[in-house]
Amino acid sequence: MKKAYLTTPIYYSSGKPHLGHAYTTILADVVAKYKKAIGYDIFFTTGMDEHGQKIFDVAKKLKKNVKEMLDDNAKIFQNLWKKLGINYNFFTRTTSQDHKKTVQKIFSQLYKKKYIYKGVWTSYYCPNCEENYTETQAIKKKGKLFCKLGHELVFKNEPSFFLKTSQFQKWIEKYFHDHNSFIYPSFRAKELINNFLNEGLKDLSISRKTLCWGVPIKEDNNHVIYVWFDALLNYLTNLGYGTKKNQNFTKYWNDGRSEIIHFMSKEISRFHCIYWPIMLKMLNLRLPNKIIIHGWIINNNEKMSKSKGNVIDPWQYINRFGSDALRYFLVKESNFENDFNFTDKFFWDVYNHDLANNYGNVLTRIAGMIKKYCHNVVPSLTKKKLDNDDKEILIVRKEILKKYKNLINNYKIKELLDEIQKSYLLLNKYIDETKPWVLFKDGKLDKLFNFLNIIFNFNCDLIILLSPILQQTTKKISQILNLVLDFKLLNKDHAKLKINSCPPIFNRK
Ligand code: ME8
Repeated sequence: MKKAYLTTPIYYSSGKPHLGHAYTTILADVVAKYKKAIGYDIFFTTGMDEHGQKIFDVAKKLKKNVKEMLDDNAKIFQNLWKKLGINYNFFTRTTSQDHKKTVQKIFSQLYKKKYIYKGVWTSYYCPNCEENYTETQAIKKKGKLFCKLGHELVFKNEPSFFLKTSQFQKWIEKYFHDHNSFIYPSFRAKELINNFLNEGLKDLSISRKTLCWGVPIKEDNNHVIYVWFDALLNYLTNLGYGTKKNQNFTKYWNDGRSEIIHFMSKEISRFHCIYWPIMLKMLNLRLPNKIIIHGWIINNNEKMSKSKGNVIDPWQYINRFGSDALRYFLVKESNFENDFNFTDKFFWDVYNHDLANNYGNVLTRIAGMIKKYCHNVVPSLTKKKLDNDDKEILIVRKEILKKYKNLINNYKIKELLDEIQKSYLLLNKYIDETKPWVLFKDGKLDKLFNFLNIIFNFNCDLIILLSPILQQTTKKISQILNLVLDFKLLNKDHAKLKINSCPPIFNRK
């Protein structure tokens, strides 16, 4: 059986989840569900990044006990994932004892191997993104330095432990060069080379002396581990790496046949594509197969983020349109090349056009006709009497069935949705042009039953193909149609199936 380990970033526990977090988590969940549907054994993780300066500062500002704030926020994220139908196998919390112990163990291991040494950290630092900048990488405005997201940088000069990342510059460049499909889309690799590798990779400071909210370093308890070193290791600790309960690590990481895929947006690609592979190389572990990087959701021309205060609450859309509508919208608009601008109108349009007018409408029309003309029983096909328009529909059905696995295997879910959408437009046209109500009136029952059989079967395939995205709705539809939502049942003839009456599925808004 094929298997895969899929991960989202672990989100900072400094506030509530917003649409950006929902975007990555839904994309990863949808890919996980599609892969499962075509036969993969999946391990899927998400969770919380609970250490670092920012978390500590927010708790202080809110006058909250840090641990209590983290517990509250973890619950808020988990509630959202539950509502959105996100099925993770493991939920990371980096303050858990298991995670912290393994992080300390790995730190000691790399220290012994001399990949970690003590020095002095002089750098421009963004406390918001928890990221180092050199003067050339920083953005200069009115004599001050800012990170690429516009937060002011602070100058740091303190003792620190360093990871010898500079030693691996040539190796990582060669890795990018030799593994074209490691970073998706591949142009992001060029960006990373231009922005971070060309000017020379520096050793990475991986401890903080002035902070208490982190994993303590055993080798010197005046220091805690830098949040990114700690956070990246979640991808191993989720699987029990470094403990006795490491079966999942053996199965989903160590076994070269397992596909390892990380999802995220572009601002954290530097950590995942440069530092993370180097850390794995130091640990003599295999690298992920793919790092999938999408663009940002933009709101009013700026990246939507907590620090900008322009975030959109996913609940606003879930409450008005339902979880499935939000899942659908974010997958349909997913963009790996560019950022995408979110507007309320855009959401309404997609909902009304795709979900209400196409998917919902075609289904209620078909079910209504089967009720009216066939007493709710799907008629059989009379092969001899097929006309060209019927044959054309069968060809389109075959084509999508030929394509879908390839699209899923290449993470082209948006393209799969485009194919589905095209099919629905065609089915609507097929109904309008065939005019089944006239066929019935004229007594042309052979033609009418062929048409109903063909359109019902095709629609069942489309419902099955949509089920990893429109989970709750397709479940409801499956009960109405007595249809099993299983990809093995694609291309089936459902003749003689007894269906129930179908109420409107997506109400126009
Ligand atoms: O960076 N558009 O956590 P974070 C699209 N803890 N996606 C967005 C987005 C936007 N406007 N805003 C956030 C961290 N995201 C670290 C990660 S991983 C070992 C540690 C999504 O809470 C996107 O996936 O800032 C982005 O990479 C992630 O949230 C950053 O979440």
